[in-house]
Amino acid sequence: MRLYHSPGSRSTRALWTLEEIGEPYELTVIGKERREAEHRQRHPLGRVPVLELDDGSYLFESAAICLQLADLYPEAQLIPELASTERGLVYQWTVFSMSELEPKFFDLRFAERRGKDPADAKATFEPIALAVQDAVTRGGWLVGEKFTVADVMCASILARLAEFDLGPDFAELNSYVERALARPAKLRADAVDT
Ligand SMILES: N[C@@H](CCC(=O)N[C@@H](CS)C(=O)NCC(=O)O)C(=O)O
Repeated sequence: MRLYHSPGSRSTRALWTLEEIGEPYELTVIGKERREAEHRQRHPLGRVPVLELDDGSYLFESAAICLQLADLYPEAQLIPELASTERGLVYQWTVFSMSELEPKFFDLRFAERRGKDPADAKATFEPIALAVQDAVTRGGWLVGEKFTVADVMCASILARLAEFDLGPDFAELNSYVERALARPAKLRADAVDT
């Protein structure tokens, strides 16, 4: 198994999932050469992350990679049983992370660069943030008391949340992100995320 990775990018999510699993993997750090023909054979848009599986096949899209890794290594318990209600919730929050959370949080993070009014970006982000907060308030993690790949996705996206003063109404959300980022597997991922 090999992860094509760029430091501090969305491929950190895959790195974190690999560290949660604890099986050996190879890392290929890739920079601007992402755009070149060789890497485009792995990812048609020349992006990271790309996971090369042991059968030589390639997988792209961070959420797909994290879900597939969780399925390949069930002993890591990053995803509940197939067809269970909890499994459905992992799909729900993983898709939510990409379709709702990431675009709106990145609009807030990069408001100026994207020519958006920070106050508008904040107002659009808040209901999405509250939805995550409401879910984690019940059991500590998005799908109850067990940490799953959905938490890897959402907490990775929200890693810079503390830089934004959302006020006391979001204290639980901040503490969820802090708790996730303090996991030993995340700290190991950070140590190799260079
Ligand atoms: N939706 C994709 C987005 C992948 C993506 O945009 N990756 C960025 C790094 S964060 C990239 O490789 N950018 C390089 C480029 O577009 O040249 C995913 O989550 O994997």
